[in-house]
Amino acid sequence: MAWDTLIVEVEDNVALVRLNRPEALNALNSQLMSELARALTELDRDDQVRCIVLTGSDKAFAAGADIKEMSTKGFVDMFTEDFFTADSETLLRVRKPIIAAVSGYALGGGCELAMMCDFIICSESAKFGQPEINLGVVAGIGGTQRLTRFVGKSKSMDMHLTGRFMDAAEAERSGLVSRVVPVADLVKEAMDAARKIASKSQVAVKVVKETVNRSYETTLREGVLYERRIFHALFASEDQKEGMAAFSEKRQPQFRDR
Ligand code: CO8
Repeated sequence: MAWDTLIVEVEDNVALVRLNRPEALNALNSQLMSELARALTELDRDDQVRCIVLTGSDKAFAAGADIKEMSTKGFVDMFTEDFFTADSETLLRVRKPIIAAVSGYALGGGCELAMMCDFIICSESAKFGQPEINLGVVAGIGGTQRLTRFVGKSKSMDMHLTGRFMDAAEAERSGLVSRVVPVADLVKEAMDAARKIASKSQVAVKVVKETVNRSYETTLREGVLYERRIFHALFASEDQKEGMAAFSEKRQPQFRDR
């Protein structure tokens, strides 16, 4: 399928989805969000795809929601359209892992989009920020909630209230990103991580994603109980038998996603 605002390629069971509005630093407009939601839904259904990498350009992952598109809207427009809500929430329903590979600006909705992915790998040029305060508004697709959970209240308040940007070193220090790599290596590093995930049992991969995400939705006690029951349940899978037999036989496991 051809997209106007995305470039999608599939290689070695990994989909690389590139946001592609270079004229606007990949600002997220309704068309891009709708195409992204549809593309991710298709990739989630595609048996050839086992992991997804979401990236932008060297200059910008995404510089936020499209300010020019939003600027003339009123409350009733935003409320009636439920601006961005359905499309952004589609991303959260994808069951395959999504890695955000961030270079340059990840601001406002761009930072929020990266945080909706399962983890973030960034390059040394990355700049994260929630500068909506400078526009007289606030984050709208989860920034106040997710950034606070990921980096803590003090840093999150600082970012949202001052609108300052966080560089790659600070993002790694504060746990927002899992690793920082040189700009030129970003996509390769994210694709290598995605290929590694693609080689695992997809039953276990989906379970890991579901269980880690559960930690944001529930108490520690309930989360640990959920993990334990899911751990028990995996002993009904063929891949558990294969993974443990392969270890004992000192060979690589041949997972069948069963
Ligand atoms: N929206 C629209 N156009 C943009 C955006 C944006 N967010 N960001 C950049 N652009 C455009 C610029 O207007 C410019 O276009 P043109 O050449 O036609 O003037 C082009 O991209 C290049 O940008 P700059 O010339 O500004 O490039 P610089 O390198 O000088 O500056 C910056 C880069 C610092 C990133 C600067 O562009 C900037 O500050 N951008 C805006 C950042 C921002 O405020 N983001 C938050 C937006 S609000 C938001 O994301 C809310 C999310 C919640 C929505 C959900 C609703 C429910």
